[in-house]
Amino acid sequence: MARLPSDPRAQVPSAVSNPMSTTPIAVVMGSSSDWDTMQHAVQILQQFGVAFEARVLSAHRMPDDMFAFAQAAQARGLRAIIAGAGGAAHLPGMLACKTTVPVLGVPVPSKHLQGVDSLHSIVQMPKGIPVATFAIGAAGAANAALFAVAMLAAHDVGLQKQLDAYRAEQSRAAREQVLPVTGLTDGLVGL
Ligand code: RP5
Repeated sequence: MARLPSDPRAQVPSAVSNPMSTTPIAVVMGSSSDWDTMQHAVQILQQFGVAFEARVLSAHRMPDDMFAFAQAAQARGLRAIIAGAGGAAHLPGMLACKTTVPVLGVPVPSKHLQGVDSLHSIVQMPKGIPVATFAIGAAGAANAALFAVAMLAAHDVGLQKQLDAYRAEQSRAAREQVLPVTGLTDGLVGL
């Protein structure tokens, strides 16, 4: 569970939790190098006040830890696991093999293939072991967290109200967007 000691990019604490007492959501990632992407999931959970834990859990560098985590997930009360990985990106699928707790996979952008490899790896689970797969990168990480919030909100009126307010705020902001276009004719304005 420790940071990767030789990794100068390591910025992810081995376990980050917000102060709520129960922890329904886990955010795991294959490497601390995934943090730039996965922090967007954590930010959403913090924004909604949803308790979470976050840690590095590498499928190929920590396979035994990965299986132990997955096998304990149900008994620990986790309601969803947000799993980010890049490249071969087998972490979400391998977690899903070992638990029926829903796994929300986030394809992390990779150096050479920009995360298309990660996306294909995560989304192409064979029939029988599902992994809900989100967009490549920050948008996918944020949406995975929003999806997890929505799952919890199905049984939590307060969270549902927060989600409704979040959507309403997006709509308000979109309506107020102004394009920097000049020289429109009267006939195009206001379409
Ligand atoms: C995957 O390998 C990780 O999810 C990460 O996206 C990728 C590269 O990891 P590092 O070599 O940067 O640690 O397991």
